[in-house]
Amino acid sequence: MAEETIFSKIINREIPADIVYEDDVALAFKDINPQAPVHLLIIPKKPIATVNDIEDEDAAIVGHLYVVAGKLAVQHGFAKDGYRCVMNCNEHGGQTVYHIHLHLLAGKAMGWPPY
Ligand code: IU
Repeated sequence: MAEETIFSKIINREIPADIVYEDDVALAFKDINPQAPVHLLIIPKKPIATVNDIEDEDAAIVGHLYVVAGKLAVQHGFAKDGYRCVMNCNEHGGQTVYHIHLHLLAGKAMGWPPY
């Protein structure tokens, strides 16, 4: 198991967050520093530090994050227009919180490449 981060505190309700979805495996909440009109973070309840730390046994957990992303896109009305899902890894990826999280960005057309 990875070290606990601020995201574990959000899962445990030790610090507040604007939670939009929860089930046994995952939690989704609004990013405190949104980079798009809609910016949600979808995290596993299991604290996995980085993409490098995802084990075979975690495959269903990580796949579930995308299932949640698709459901949230429908619920929030941006599934048809489209959106971006991204998971940053380590320094060059721009990762700052070492508990994997799927960024779900929506509400405008995204640029590419992302730099
Ligand atoms: P990153 O991919 O690790 O850089 O993303 C971390 C995100 O977590 C970043 O977009 C922050 O704004 C966001 N965040 C948050 O929503 N709430 C917090 O308490 C903290 C970071 I710390």
